[in-house]
Amino acid sequence: MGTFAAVDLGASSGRVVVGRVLGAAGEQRVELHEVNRFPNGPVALYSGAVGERRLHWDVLALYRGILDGLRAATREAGRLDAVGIDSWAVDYGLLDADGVLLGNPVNYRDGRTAGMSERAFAVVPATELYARTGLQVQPFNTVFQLLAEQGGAQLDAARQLLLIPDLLGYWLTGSRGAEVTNASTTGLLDATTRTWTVDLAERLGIDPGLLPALREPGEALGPVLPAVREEIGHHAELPVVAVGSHDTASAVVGVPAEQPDFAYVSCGTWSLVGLELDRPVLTEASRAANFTNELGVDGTVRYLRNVMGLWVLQESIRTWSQAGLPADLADLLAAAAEVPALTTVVDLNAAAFLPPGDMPARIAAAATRTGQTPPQSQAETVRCILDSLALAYRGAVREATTLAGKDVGVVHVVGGGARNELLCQLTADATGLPVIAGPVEAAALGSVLVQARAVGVLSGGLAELRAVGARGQELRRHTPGRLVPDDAQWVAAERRLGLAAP
Ligand code: ADP
Ligand code: LRH
Repeated sequence: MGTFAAVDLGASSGRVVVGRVLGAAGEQRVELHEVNRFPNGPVALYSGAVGERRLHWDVLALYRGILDGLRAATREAGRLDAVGIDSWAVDYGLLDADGVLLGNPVNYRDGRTAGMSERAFAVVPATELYARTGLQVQPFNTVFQLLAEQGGAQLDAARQLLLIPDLLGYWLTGSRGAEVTNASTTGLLDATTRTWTVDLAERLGIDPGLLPALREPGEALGPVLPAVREEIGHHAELPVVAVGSHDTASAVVGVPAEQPDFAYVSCGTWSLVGLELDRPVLTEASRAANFTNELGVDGTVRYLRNVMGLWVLQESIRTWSQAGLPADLADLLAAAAEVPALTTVVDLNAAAFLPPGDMPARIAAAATRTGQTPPQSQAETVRCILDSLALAYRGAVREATTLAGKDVGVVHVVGGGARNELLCQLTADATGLPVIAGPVEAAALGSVLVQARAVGVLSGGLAELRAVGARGQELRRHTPGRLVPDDAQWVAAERRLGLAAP
């Protein structure tokens, strides 16, 4: 009925996935097939200041990966009905007056934003910023990155800012804009009106002229440029459609929820834990808990907390591999399953875990600081990460439901982490709720669903799209209470970290 290409760029890898919408009306389902996957990650580059390096993304390698993927998709499908792009949030490229990219985008884990939130709050109080934007405070919010760039040659020369998926879409189509779900992570978008906070930008000394016109998911960017079509071997016209271009927004569309009372963990490099709401929660309690109101597809709000996620495990594996230690994920997870639960837990949301580096050493230091015995082996370190993630999910789900006044009956775990059975079971135990694990490629699925609706292959609201999405997927159910049945153990673990049990 329709064939689509979803470009999904995660912080660890990018992929191009072909999505086919199959079946008769009322029985439609989506079949996904990955046609290209390419690595992604921080690249440290000398910055021009002696002794200083900056973390960047290799944006042209990503663009090449996309073209290779679209070529493979075209070869496989013959003809595509549309393309959609999503990526991680907050990061951007700056264009000069000719529309040329001024520099390689900086990676959000770069340390140049230290002290920038405080600088912003001295001009616009944190309470006022939250009341308007509803955005969590993270050092890497676009607004803080821009403050760090002030006075620099590149920002001086810049005439427009394009977030990563918008930049890549611009290179495919020549059309510029800012898709709203990702724009909601900048700190410069009003969470209620879904428009730029031009006045706040001005007060912060940020030129609002940098911010392109907004578009909602489902709107067309335009056709792929003829020269690009030639490069990928696609002979017919090929529209690029704005999807939830923030990867988490697309992943939430891909959650196979049957009822509205669900929580989700979008579980990849980050774990994004929260709820889908109709309107933002802009209360002082919500701000104090650092919950974010990022925008979703169809006027929704993604009310969630960022948990540091499987990044900590990925970096541990990288550290071990560089030291010549065993580093196979499946073996490490099997060994971790043999370690007693909740022996050591750490607060993974501590700032120390944000930059790349030696996570096992940072975990050991965090354990010592909280009066616990540091993990003694690789298996114990992995178990500590998984137990600590589940503990953080428990806190986030409980706080989200309290702060938003919405009860949930199920937790959906989507993304690469849905493959981690131990983590999914621990999540069920920690939250006391059934967990439905899958799909792994939820962001690609969400992108395909929104594209298919935009070109008229599907219709309806999010519930109808989710019903189509769920039909084709392999899902696994975890009942709570199998590994850590006693809730008191979770409460005790929270107390060890000084976290109030919500
Ligand atoms: P991102 O979109 O942020 O790049 P993904 O959604 O691809 O991330 O998730 C990557 C994570 O998924 C990895 O860090 C890894 O922990 C987990 N993962 C991937 N494959 C498996 C697997 N076979 N078993 C367990 N975990 C897995
Ligand atoms: C996940 C993600 C998350 C953001 C972070 C920067 O990939 O988009 O939602 O907070 O990257």
